Amino acid sequence: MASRYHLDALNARIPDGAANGGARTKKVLNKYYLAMADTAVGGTINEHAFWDIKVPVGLVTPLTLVIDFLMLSATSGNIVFYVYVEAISDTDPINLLTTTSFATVNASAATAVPSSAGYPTSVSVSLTNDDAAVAADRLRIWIARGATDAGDTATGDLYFDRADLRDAA
Ligand SMILES: [Ca+2]
Ligand SMILES: [Ca+2]
Repeated sequence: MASRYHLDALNARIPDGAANGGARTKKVLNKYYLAMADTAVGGTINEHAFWDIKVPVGLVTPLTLVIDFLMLSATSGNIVFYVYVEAISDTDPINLLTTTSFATVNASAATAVPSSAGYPTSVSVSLTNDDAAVAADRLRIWIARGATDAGDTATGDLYFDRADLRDAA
């Protein structure tokens, strides 16, 4: 398993404004996190961010995403991440100005939060639904807290720290 790309809070692309579900940037002790609430915005949009990259040369699927996170205040309960992948090649007939084409969601297991607020932990998400990504594709990875998922029971904000995109090489 090789690390292929580092998804950081500072190289995220964040949807414009809370109404669009944009994760909120939080600076704590001179470090940035992406805050994701435990309820969906307007009951519908889970707070999220995405990363838009080129598929690294030599990539070998299946992909795995290991997400580092911590909780602002929760000391019990579980969280769920939703990860969506979109792969687009030069010949795909898609208007990038008007259309998205993400594959079906990859949900993490309901994962227990650390027993103390602010403590680090991580969760591994298998990206089974990878939109048939191949080297040199444009690749978008959309990460949301599965705020409305029945398994997401922890309260308060989740702070996304970083994620490591790994492949099978
Ligand atoms: Ca929730
Ligand atoms: Ca595609």
